[in-house]
Amino acid sequence: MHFVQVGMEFDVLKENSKLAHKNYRLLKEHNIKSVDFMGSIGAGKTSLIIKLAEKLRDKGVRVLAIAGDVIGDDDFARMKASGMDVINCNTGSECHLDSNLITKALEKADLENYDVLFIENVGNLVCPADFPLGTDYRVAVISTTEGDDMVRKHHSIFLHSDFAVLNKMDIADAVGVNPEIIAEDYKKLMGGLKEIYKCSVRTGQGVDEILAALNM
Ligand SMILES: Nc1nc2c(ncn2[C@@H]2O[C@H](COP(=O)(O)OP(=O)(O)OP(=O)(O)O)[C@@H](O)[C@H]2O)c(=O)[nH]1
Ligand SMILES: [Mg+2]
Repeated sequence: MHFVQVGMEFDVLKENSKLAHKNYRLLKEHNIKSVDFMGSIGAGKTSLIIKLAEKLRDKGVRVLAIAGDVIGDDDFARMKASGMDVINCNTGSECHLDSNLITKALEKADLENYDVLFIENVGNLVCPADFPLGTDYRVAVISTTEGDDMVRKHHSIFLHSDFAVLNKMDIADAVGVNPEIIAEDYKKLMGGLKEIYKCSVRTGQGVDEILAALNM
């Protein structure tokens, strides 16, 4: 029984990987740079995407977003209200987006009209890690309000992303969290090879550095 389950899991991951390559090729054919924003519930993924999209719009860069959530259209509505082009993508009951959902979402867009695709994954520090979507970058977003132990507790999401964002620096003191502990844990886990960007979407701290890390 155990082997059957392992085999099934392997097939699912293999299929996801095949479709991720297909998504990647499609996006490259249209010269679109793409980012998968993973991270904890409420860390500020939607807020960060909206802020980055505003800055890109000012530079004349055309952004499309896919708002991933289990149910509902709250994030979709917020992005839309900010003036973004956005596609809602519900997983139904799954705790992560997968490549097939992204393939279907992309079929709804005229990709000729965009330079950048931002995908907001489902808020979760575990499941999204195993399901690459075919993006150029994967970013893990956490915030000070989750405590100082997120990196120690969730290695996989950080190992599977290109860099991390520590958001809500503006309230780190108020919630009694020392950001240096998180930064030090991250440095240890990554052997100093990847960066964690301290940021506050609210005050704007660190947002330009994130854009630069994405080569945008
Ligand atoms: N103080 C402070 N609050 C922030 C910051 N960024 C986001 N928030 C707030 O945090 C809450 C959650 O932000 P969202 O952007 O919805 O977080 P999310 O990661 O998209 O959440 P889910 O999609 O539900 O997982 C909102 O009330 C935001 O206004 C920040 O830098 N500082
Ligand atoms: Mg969100």
